[in-house]
Amino acid sequence: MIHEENGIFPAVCPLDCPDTCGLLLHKENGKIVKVTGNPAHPITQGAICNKVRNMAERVYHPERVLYPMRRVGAKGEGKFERIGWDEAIAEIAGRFKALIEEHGPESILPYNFYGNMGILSVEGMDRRFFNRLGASKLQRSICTAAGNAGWKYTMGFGGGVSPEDTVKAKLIIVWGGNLVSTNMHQIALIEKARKQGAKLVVIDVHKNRTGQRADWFIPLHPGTDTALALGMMHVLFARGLVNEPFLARYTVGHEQLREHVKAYTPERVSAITGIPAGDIEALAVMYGETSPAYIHMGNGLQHHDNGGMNVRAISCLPALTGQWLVPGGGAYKMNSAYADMNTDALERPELRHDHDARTINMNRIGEALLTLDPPIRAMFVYCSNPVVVAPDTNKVERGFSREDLFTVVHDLFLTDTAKFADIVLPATSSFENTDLYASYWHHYIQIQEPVIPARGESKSNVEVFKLLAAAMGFEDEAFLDTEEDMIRQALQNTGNPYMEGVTLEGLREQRMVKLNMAPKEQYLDQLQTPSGKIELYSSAMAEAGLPPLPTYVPLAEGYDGERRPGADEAYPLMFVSPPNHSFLNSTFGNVEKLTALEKNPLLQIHPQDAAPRGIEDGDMVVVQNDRGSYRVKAAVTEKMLPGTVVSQGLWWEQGGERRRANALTPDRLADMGGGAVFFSTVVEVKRQ
Ligand SMILES: Nc1nc2c(c(=O)[nH]1)N[C@H]1C(S)=C(S)[C@@H](COP(=O)(O)OP(=O)(O)OC[C@H]3O[C@@H](n4cnc5c(=O)[nH]c(N)nc54)[C@H](O)[C@@H]3O)O[C@H]1N2
Ligand SMILES: Nc1nc2c(c(=O)[nH]1)N[C@H]1C(S)=C(S)[C@@H](COP(=O)(O)OP(=O)(O)OC[C@H]3O[C@@H](n4cnc5c(=O)[nH]c(N)nc54)[C@H](O)[C@@H]3O)O[C@H]1N2
Ligand code: SF4
Ligand SMILES: [Mo]
Repeated sequence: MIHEENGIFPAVCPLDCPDTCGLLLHKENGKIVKVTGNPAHPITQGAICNKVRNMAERVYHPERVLYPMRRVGAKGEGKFERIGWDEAIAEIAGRFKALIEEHGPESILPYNFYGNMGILSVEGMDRRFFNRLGASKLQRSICTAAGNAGWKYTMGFGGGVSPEDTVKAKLIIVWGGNLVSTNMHQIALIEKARKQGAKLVVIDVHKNRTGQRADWFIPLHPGTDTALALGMMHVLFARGLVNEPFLARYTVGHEQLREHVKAYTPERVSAITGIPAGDIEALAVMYGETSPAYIHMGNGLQHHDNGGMNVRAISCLPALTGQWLVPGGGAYKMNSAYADMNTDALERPELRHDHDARTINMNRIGEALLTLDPPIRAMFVYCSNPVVVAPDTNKVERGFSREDLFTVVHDLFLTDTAKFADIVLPATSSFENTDLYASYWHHYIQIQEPVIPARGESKSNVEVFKLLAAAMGFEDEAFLDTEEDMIRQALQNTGNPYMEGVTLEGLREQRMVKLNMAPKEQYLDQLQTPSGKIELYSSAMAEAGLPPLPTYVPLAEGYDGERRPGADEAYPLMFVSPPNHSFLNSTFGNVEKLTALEKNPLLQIHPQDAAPRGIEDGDMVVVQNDRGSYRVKAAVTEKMLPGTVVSQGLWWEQGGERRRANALTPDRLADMGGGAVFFSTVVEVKRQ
């Protein structure tokens, strides 16, 4: 493929998006001129989003970093000079060796996330390298950590309903997710279900694109979802809408839960959530009486102080009604566990000598850089843009500005983070690499093989970590493995029956191979909770110091309907900053066709909050709290309940102006999993 000048070649979308679409790359004269969907993919079926239709603009972007560079200006200024790879690798290895000698390997920290979801890129050679190095470990908790923990306490296994089954549902509740933007093929399946009579209910803190399509949109105050779930459980028990035989056979703790939810009357829950009591009652009855009923949880509701509990509480609902027994019924939070591979073979933990090396939570990177003792003295950042995406970004910037910190950034672009690097290394795009892709939603594994040669002097993550390993003098065989070796290792001895039958040969032949879903027949009999049942009462949570029954815990920073701010409160509004439609986190924030669609960051504000502040639609406003501030344009709208403002998108610095929502967000950790709490933030808004 790589050597053919013209033709249409299969590919995989590498982005951190549940759909993991099959793509077709159209080449003319050796260049990709068009990106379309691959109709052969059974789930994504040839449809792709507008972002990735514009992927060629990103691959051939004039600002792509094409050779290694060394910083010549101040940190953050963005001034660099070109250097050679030999020099770059020698300098990094030299600095790392000196640091290890003087301060030990834990003075070095990798920082990465899933800018490219390729397993070899972010869970392969990189992990081997940092294991062998003995670097500080990174807890990768910025995305789904809190919710995954909440789900696992209840259900054990990290998988739920299969996308294919959701078309059978008659009621679909999208809870804290904006699927029109973030999971478009689930929307396609929902639309099919609607044609067959299904109703779509969306529960969110603002009427997002998905809410605008709903048969019923239910707005609530941020961080109050647990209260709503408890109110629904109250009604389900009170009205006898629970499935008693299911509760008896498949759950533990239903008797305690039955007593516990008596206190969460619709009236009390209404006061907390802002949802009328009659609506809570009606929603619960609709949920109890409609079958199949499917709940699709998004990420929004778990980016809160109580985010783990929100998912925990909602995931109890299908157990009350026994919906797990009905095809198309049940719930989804993530499906990643179906595709679990042989991570030990990929990451080679045995290469690490010191298994007790410290772990640093990525959500606290600013704090870690500024306060840890012994300090982090070097960072290697790849597949992430922490200066924009991590919470409390002013603190993160102060950390990255430290003169004594040696920072390497491997990326395709000079991101806001890369501007702080001492050495920038050019990364290939995923279309230039071999890699393996799984989805955290559907059940197809896919392979990518290079369609175009590496642009400029760019190198893949696998190549970079091999070069660094050689320069460090690491002689372990693990660093000699090819991409093909690593794919075989990932697919062998997985201990995961769903992976049975997925092979490199099959992938090469078909490009996409479905997991073996036969074991799902025993889903309810093989739950990996301590009791082997759905844990409505969780003793593991009690042991972890968490309420063992679903319990509403108000946000540490924020207001519910019962605790509205008083007159003297400095920051009376809640600030929610979810991703936007045309970017993928901060990726595409420099692609003009897409920034043109998003125009500028907006702050959506309710007329009741805008009027007393003298704010009119289109005014420039300053959003601020003790952590920071930024300027945005106001959009006065009734899409939220009064008291909440919403700003979408993770924007790049432009014309020297930083328009970062994360200047305002806290770096506290959620109740579970060390998760991020982006949306548990209070602010004040002023007209400029
Ligand atoms: N177009 C596009 N697609 C993407 C991304 C992107 O940036 N752009 N990012 C990708 C990534 S990494 C992820 S993790 C997913 C995220 O995608 P989703 O799972 O859809 O989650 P979010 O977009 O973070 O938030 C969804 C909604 O949660 C709402 N929300 C906030 N707080 C609460 C609350 O307390 N309760 C409730 N009920 N709702 C609340 C927000 O208003 C928002 O509408 O999308 C992926 N896909
Ligand atoms: N306020 C607020 N903040 C948020 C969120 C939110 O909803 N609101 N969402 C959070 C969530 S859910 C997530 S997942 C994070 C995501 O945050 P990140 O994981 O940092 O995602 P991106 O901003 O897309 O940055 C990915 C970077 O990886 C680079 N990259 C791509 N492919 C490769 C490759 O092959 N090799 C190398 N070396 N680099 C590559 C890209 O060019 C890009 O600069 O953001 C979080 N931050
Ligand atoms: S970003 Fe998501 S929807 Fe768009 S092409 Fe990639 S996987 Fe598909
Ligand atoms: Mo994410």
